[in-house]
Amino acid sequence: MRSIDIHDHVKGRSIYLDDIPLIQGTLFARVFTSNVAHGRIIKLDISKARDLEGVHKVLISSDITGINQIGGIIDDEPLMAENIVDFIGMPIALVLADSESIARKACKLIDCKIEAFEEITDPRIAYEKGALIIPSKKFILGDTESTWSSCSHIFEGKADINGQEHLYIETQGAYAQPVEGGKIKVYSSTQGPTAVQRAVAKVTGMEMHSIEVDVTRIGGGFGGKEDQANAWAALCALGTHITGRPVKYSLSREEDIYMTGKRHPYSADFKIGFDNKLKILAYEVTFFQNAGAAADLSPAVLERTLFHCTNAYFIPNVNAIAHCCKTNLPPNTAFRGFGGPQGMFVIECAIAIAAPKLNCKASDIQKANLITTGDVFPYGQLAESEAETSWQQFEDRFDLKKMQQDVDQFNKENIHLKKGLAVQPICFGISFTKTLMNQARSLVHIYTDGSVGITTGAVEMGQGVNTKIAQVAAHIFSLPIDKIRIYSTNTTRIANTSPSAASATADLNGKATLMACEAIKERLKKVVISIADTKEQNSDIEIRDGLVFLDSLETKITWQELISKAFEQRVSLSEHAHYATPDVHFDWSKGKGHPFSYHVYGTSVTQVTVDCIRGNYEIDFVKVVHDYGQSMNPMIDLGQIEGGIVQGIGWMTCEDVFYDEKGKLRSNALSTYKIPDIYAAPKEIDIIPLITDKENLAILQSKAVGEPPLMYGLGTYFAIENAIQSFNPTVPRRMNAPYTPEKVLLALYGSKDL
Ligand code: LUZ
Ligand code: MOS
Repeated sequence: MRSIDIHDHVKGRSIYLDDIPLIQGTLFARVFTSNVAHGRIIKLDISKARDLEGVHKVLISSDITGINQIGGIIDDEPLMAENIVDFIGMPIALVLADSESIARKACKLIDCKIEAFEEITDPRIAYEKGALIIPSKKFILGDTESTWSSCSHIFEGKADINGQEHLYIETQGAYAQPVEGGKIKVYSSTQGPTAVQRAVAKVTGMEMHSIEVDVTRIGGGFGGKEDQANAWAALCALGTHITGRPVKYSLSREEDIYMTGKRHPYSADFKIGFDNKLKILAYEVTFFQNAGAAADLSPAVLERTLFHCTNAYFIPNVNAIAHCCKTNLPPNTAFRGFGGPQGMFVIECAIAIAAPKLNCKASDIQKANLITTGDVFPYGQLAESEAETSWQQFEDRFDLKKMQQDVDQFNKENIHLKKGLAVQPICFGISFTKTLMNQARSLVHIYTDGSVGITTGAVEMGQGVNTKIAQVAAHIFSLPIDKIRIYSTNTTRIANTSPSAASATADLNGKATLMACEAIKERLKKVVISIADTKEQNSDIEIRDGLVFLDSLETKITWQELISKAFEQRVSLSEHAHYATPDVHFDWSKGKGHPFSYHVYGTSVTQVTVDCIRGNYEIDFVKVVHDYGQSMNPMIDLGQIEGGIVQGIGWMTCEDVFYDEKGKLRSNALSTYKIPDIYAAPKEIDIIPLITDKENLAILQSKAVGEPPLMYGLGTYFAIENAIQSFNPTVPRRMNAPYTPEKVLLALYGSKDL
């Protein structure tokens, strides 16, 4: 089934923030920001800006009516700088003007002098200076120290991995409107309506019940709007609270790119030990996370790095430690995978370094160490593994040996073109690692004409969650999909939502919807019994294609008649249901628990061709066996998998976030930050579903699909690395993603500048 949104999308009728009709009197906001990465404000004169015609007000931190704080996990992030600035792009003043262009002009009239302090941009330097946002976190399994002596081979190394700009098509923004009684309604391009509501309440000093947040849909989020939509909504709402006027702020692309945080860059040290049969006996890893200037979601991202540091492998002795390092960059934040991909990249680097020295392919090591059902993850959860089944199907479907032979043959015959191949197994845990976030609610109404309207906490961001929720209701009520409407996500209809994140949105909100629909259906069954020719209280009642069936026999009762009858009998046609994922828990004091409701597995192979004269490359194909459970919507899932793969490839290849040593973003536009286009996408993406019939906690057994496929992209890095090795086996293996064509060229000729 196609997404229920496609017709409106294609016709341009879908409503995003900028499609909301403007109310007369709307003021346009713009922030004046720090141009210094670390320093003290010694002069701030807003008078010229304030006096410009068309400027209504210029607000600074002291104008904040509530508290100047938007930190989500830790209260360490002012909305607007007071004395100290911590990164370039940190808001200092808020201009409210009659138009965007006046607001822009006014910002240029603000006179601000900042005394610069020393800035830190490197997480290892931050660590040396003790600049940590939270105490470091650790996972320990077995005992690595006593294992090294029994290892036949030990390898050590360093891996670096850069950040990634979210580049959602719709930039950040919000539109606040005054509502009678001093209340405020906020339209926000957010993944987390409740997070926005909370931030607005804090900053304005209002109670949450006075703030309504509404989201129809957003034009992509990828994690960038899990927490970082809050600031713009808080600024707009503050403006509305103070002026009584509607306030809108829709960031330009340029503002969005330089002010918002990105995927976290990491640097890591690793040590890996093998027996003489390719089994990994011990793995030690230290992660230095570049968190940026405030906590944001970094502590949670750091945790997921640890959760995924052994990827799809069972390693009996693990010692993993992660440092959350404070630097003077915009706070880095959630991004599809949430630290997991970085954790997985490092173990893959360790395997890639070891393979040639063990005289084998990385895939031999990967295969020898796949986690099996009953094995324990370093964090104490027992695996229900599909790692081996996905690998097995992968070998059945794709002839890996032949692929490798073809590559070797090609490389023998070609001097300046070299091919590389890499296999990439994945394993991703589904659930918020913070247990309390694993809850959701759904409000289902059946109207008297039989049509159904649903609100959940899920935010539609193009991932197709509304379609899946409509499918759930259509499935339970046996109605055609067009009888179901999904409403905007709104904090007055569904309270205390978790953000749409962690790949868990369809599971959580879908399950709540399933429960609400089932509850209504139970009541409808009683109505059927009351009007049908039966005395049997436990007759089997079904609704099929809009007709009521009793003990498998068709009655003449239609859906619409049934609903009318229920209304007549004063039976409730509405339900508000609450779902909380069962059996998830985690104890950080021990570093053990059962944090995930299940895992998603898969295996991919990527082949690239590197042009060894120019350093550029093409991706010949990505072939995947992906663990669907049982997909409730293969078309949507396919879109998520293909999109995830290309986004992962972008991160590993052409996307290079570059801050200079002063903390200024140089890759600040699409001319200097390259995301994959259709030419950079693999020439072929082949996805084979692994259908598994094991019970799981996914919605209708349809496993979460949002984040896991991104990690197939990792294989591209190692495929390129393998091609480089075929060209020039004397260059040391280089573990520093991404592999931009420029870096490939340097690597091909053994440059020391890497
Ligand atoms: N967001 C979050 C996430 O708050 N907690 C998580 O565990 C998570 N995982 C993946 C993506 N977003
Ligand atoms: Mo996310 S990284 O699932 O917001």
